Amino acid sequence: MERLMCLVLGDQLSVNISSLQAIDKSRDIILMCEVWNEASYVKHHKKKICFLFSAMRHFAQSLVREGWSVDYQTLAPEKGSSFSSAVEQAVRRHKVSRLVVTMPGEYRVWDEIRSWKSDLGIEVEIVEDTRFICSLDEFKEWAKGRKQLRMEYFYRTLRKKMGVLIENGKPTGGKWNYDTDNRKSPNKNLKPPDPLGFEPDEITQNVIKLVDQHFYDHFGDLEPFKLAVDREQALQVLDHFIEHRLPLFGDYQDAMIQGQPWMYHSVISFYLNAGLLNPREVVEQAIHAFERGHAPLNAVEGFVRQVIGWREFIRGIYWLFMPEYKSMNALSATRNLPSFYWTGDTDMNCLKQCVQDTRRNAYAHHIQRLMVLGNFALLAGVHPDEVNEWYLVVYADAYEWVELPNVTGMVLFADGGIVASKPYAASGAYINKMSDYCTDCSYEVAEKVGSEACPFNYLYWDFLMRNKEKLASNSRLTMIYKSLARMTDEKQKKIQESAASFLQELQ
Ligand code: FAD
Ligand code: DLZ
Ligand code: SF4
Repeated sequence: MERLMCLVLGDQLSVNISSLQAIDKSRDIILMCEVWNEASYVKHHKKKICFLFSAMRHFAQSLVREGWSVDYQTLAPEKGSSFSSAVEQAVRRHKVSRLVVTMPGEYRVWDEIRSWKSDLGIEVEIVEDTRFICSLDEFKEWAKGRKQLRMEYFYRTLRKKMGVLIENGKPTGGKWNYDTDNRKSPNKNLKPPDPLGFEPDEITQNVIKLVDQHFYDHFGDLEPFKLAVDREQALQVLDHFIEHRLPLFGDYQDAMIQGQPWMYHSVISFYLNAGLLNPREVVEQAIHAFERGHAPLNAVEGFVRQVIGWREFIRGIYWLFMPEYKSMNALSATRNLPSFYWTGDTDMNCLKQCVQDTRRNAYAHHIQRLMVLGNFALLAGVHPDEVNEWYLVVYADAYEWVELPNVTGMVLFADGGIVASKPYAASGAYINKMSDYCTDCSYEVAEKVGSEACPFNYLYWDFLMRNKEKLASNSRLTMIYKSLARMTDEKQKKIQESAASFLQELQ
């Protein structure tokens, strides 16, 4: 039979990836390529590029060790390159006319790959990405005929299908969701251990030099670089989380402490999304920790919900609504992204801390992304394109399939309620309850209006007033709009004035 080429993308670093199952080790060739366009079409965080290139190089090496023929193209910035040009050259080099690839995570790349049959004259077989628990067809089937797509119901379906935390057909412990136990405020006695880190080996050191040389003007700190770059290390990170942070994951899931960027989160999204870890094994380990009495139900259920609930739901939404999803702007937001998202140069301590964590680590945990950085962009009315680009650039776990629905849907409500039943808008009181940021802030969280007041306070009400026509009919916002109606005209005017003057200065 004719020789095949298998393209393995940078976020498909699993030996069990479906494309590798479709080819023959003794005959076929694997192509992996560091691609200039891919690394520079947005200016990804330096750590993100470093992580991915190092993980790709380690993965290629492990494939060669296992007897595969691998054509690995290292970055050639002077030539420039795209997936298309790299494949075109490789097709000529290896004289192949058929290519197999696992379904890419992003619509943009899928579109490019689909053009190769006509543009490059090769047969292309795109096989399903079986790393996800819910296939795209299954998600479409689940979504069919539903008035609303809610993660909670999707999650229950998946739990039943997998038999995860299910006893005699019922949820373990009697409830599907233990979120009410998972909102503890932080306290100063909490000392969450850092995630496991690794000293860069020779491969990573070379990549660090490469990134330093070619991507020096990208956002973020390249060093210290401690991320796992192969499967063995990623498994150690997972084990370490299960042993040391999972037990308190639930209790402090929404808490934020200055100087504690990881809290009790798993910090495995880099590895899950790149293929170094598989969601099924991650869930199995968490369940095992519950069964051996190491971690309580609220922690394990909360964690499992993130992995098989949110992660799979978000991916399903992406593919169900793309490409239209990318241009949604239901609240007609127009503002430019404030420059402090890049510099951290703001007097609002919560935002400063979250930007600084992001710059250092290419990571911020969910509540920082949602309730601080995202909340501000929502309240200030920043255009979805600007917010999406920022999130895609700055986090090492960011790929459009997961970043876009989180930003356009969960944070900005720009999809008009496909992902979230109401906007996640909050005033300073929420941030003060869930963090210690306000104690070190130049603004006063208890003040509602005026130059000393916490901007989140007046921006929150101003947002509700600005979007009244679009939001007041949302049943989940009835109480809030009733409170607004009870506010005197004078108070409303003061809020609007404070917001206008703050936003004017921001520009
Ligand atoms: P944990 O809190 O320990 O959760 C465990 C795992 O659950 C994560 O590793 C992740 O795989 C999954 N998960 C949890 N929440 C979500 C979610 N909302 N969507 C999808 N998966 C979820 N996650 C990404 O992987 N890539 C992104 O680009 C991304 N962008 C985001 C942007 C915004 C505005 C928001 C609000 C969330 C975003 N998330 C993204 C989701 C979530 O914040 C990260 O997955 C999480 O912070 C990663 O850290 P962790 O591994 O410590 O997660
Ligand atoms: C994110 C990324 C970057 C920065 N660079 C590469 C690369 O050079 N080569 C590659 O194969 N993949 C890269 N990736 C990951 C791709 O963007 C990802 O595979 C697609 O977006 C599909 O999800
Ligand atoms: Fe953020 Fe307001 Fe608290 Fe300052 S006072 S840290 S701006 S929530």
